[in-house]
Amino acid sequence: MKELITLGEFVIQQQHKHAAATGDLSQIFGAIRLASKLVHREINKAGIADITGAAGLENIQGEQQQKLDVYANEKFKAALAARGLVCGIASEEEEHFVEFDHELNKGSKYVVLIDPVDGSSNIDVNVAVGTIFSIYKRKSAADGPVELDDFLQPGTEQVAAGYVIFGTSTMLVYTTGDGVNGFTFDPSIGVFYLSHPDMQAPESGNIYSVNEGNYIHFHDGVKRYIKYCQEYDPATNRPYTSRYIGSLVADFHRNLLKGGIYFYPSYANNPNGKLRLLYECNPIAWLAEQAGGRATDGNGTRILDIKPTELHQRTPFFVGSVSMMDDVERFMVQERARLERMAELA
Ligand code: AHM
Ligand code: MG
Repeated sequence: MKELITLGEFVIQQQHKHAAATGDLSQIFGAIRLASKLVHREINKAGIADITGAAGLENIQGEQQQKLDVYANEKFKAALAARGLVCGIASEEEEHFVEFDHELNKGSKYVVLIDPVDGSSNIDVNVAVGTIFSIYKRKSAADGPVELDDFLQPGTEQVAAGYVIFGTSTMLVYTTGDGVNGFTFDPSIGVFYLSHPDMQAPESGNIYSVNEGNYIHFHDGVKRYIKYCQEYDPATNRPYTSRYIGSLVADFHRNLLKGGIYFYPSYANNPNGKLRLLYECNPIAWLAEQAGGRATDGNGTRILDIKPTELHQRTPFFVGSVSMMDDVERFMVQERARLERMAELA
């Protein structure tokens, strides 16, 4: 008989494995779970309730904010502020971090970084979007105000990270450094059930996910890798198949289950690509590693080792099955070596 266990119960069980368990994480997860259910409800009535469409505001990156972004941002903030364990959040939708300075939040030990609705250009066309979150212990003294440096920690310092995918069903996938587990939401009773215990990224795969519209602007190493993906070689299962939703959570989730690679390299005038280190890359990178995959900037640097210098920092991002990551990095290294040789000859 398949065991029935809810997200709430699972988080508590996991905490009991650790001697120093305080119950803090289960309360923070309570907030994330609650806000996720509210977003699920809004997304599922998007077509009828006039919540889609731009809200008329631009976010800090100059992109049009969608109404659902605003809604989700407010709900996650409100739910996290109400638990008294979190002293502040940083959100992709806000220019500055937000301090929770109510009596309840005084002395709180954690900060949360969140992308409330990632892939938001997909909302209006009924395509999957996601919420991405990560939780850190603050570095500043618990009795003082939360500081920018509390949010600028490398991904190795995450104490929990995960995403909620609002797809054909809603799922929450998370890690606390002890593997990756996935929970599927049953909307009829409002409960997330453990549906994907101990998720493992296949060691290899045959899916590559990249916005090929940017192809001509990519580094030659990336271009060569894309051509490699397209070449015929039955021994290595090529040509691979190209799948790109334009919603990081959905693209990553599919590749995690089936085996694949996602990359958003630097292009044209964007030397750091598009994705945000703190809100998108760090949590996804940690999940990938915890599931047996890898994540780098494509230039040999592990994403989790990058020391952030600003909240909305971007980084080129390569994530996926280990053997595919090895391949793409080999192409990048070869290309760099070729350029160096050419520079020496010049
Ligand atoms: P967003 O946070 O503004 O939604 O942007 C992030 C999204 C990712 O989910 C997705 O992988 C990427 O942007 C798609 O970008 P593009 O349309 O340039 O391919
Ligand atoms: Mg985003």
